[in-house]
Amino acid sequence: MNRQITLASRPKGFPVPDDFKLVETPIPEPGEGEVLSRTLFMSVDPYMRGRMNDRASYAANVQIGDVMVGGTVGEVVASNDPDFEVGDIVQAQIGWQAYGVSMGSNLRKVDPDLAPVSTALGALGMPGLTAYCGLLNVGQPQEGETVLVTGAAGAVGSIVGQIAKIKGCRTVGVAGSAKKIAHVVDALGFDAAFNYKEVADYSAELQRLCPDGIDVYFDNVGGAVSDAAFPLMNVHGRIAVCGQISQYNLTEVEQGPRFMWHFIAKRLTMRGFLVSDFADQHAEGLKQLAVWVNEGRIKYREDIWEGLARAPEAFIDMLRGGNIGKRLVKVAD
Ligand code: NAP
Ligand code: FER
Repeated sequence: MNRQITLASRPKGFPVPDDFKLVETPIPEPGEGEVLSRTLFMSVDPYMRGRMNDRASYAANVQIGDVMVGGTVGEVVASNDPDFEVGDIVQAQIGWQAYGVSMGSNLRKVDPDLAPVSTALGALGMPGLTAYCGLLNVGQPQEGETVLVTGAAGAVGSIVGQIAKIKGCRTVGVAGSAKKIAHVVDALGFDAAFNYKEVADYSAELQRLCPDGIDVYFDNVGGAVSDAAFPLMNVHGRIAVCGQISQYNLTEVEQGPRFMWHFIAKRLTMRGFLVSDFADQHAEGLKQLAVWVNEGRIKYREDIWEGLARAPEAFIDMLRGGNIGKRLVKVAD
């Protein structure tokens, strides 16, 4: 039998375990051109919170009773696509389930000799590419500039900060615990970081840690830290709006920024982006990220929970900041 986690109800605010349901269904048979994969790892990501809402956004939402969407790394167990053989490791989008079918065209082959296969959901997958494409295209960091990253200890932010270091920038992170601050500074090589849950005056702290101002702001979080960062941007600074996780579980919309004068005075550019906007750079990006990982210039951390049944809990805990690095769920050996 297959095991799946479906959406049982739409969350109000933070999701709770009862918003999900574990169901058993027959393992599907692959149709023409389709491939059946057995899930080894599945990803839980912030964007999944948006898919649980009533309204569609840039992508369709999940309907009540549907399997939760998401990326997986699995082993091919049956294939009707000549490009895939039984035993191949693939990155699929079959969602929160133990088995699923995909069109071969929707699969990416994963080389198990390059790095642990789980990295295809993290540093060498969608989050790594978000960091790579977003920072280089939208942030456009130049040597000697200051790059500020929120969500610095997470899957995307930790890679952003390290790429910024590779590009010769002063790199400052913001994250939500003392352990996370120690990790990004001591293990990942950020020049400085602060814990937004401990610091009261974000503006004063940012001025202290960014004495030459901010040239690139890679924002994963939004909210009060952004309010403090905008006035400190340098002339022609770039703001890459990657995520706004501080807002995803709010039941009432927060007041927006009132510091937009700085966009005029400093001629700032703020651009929201999706990793999929840069699909033509993904192959090159994955190659470059793998080189940096294998050279030890990009370090990654994985935060793996065991068992499909724990996926809802692993997801909710990630939304609350429990993860350091990429939060994954191990589904099978
Ligand atoms: P992640 O950073 O590994 O995990 C989420 C983290 O968000 C938590 O660990 C928590 O860390 C932080 N967080 C949660 N609530 C917060 C709050 N109220 N204020 C500040 N921080 C909060 O997740 P990720 O996969 O790397 O994603 C990071 C961001 O990138 C998300 O906003 C996501 O939507 C966005 N994203 C965008 C794209 C795109 O294409 N645009 C693609 C992937 C991801 P703390 O302990 O530091 O609070
Ligand atoms: C994608 C574009 C964006 C995608 C994920 C995202 C899974 C994530 C967005 C977010 O976290 O806000 O194609 O594929």
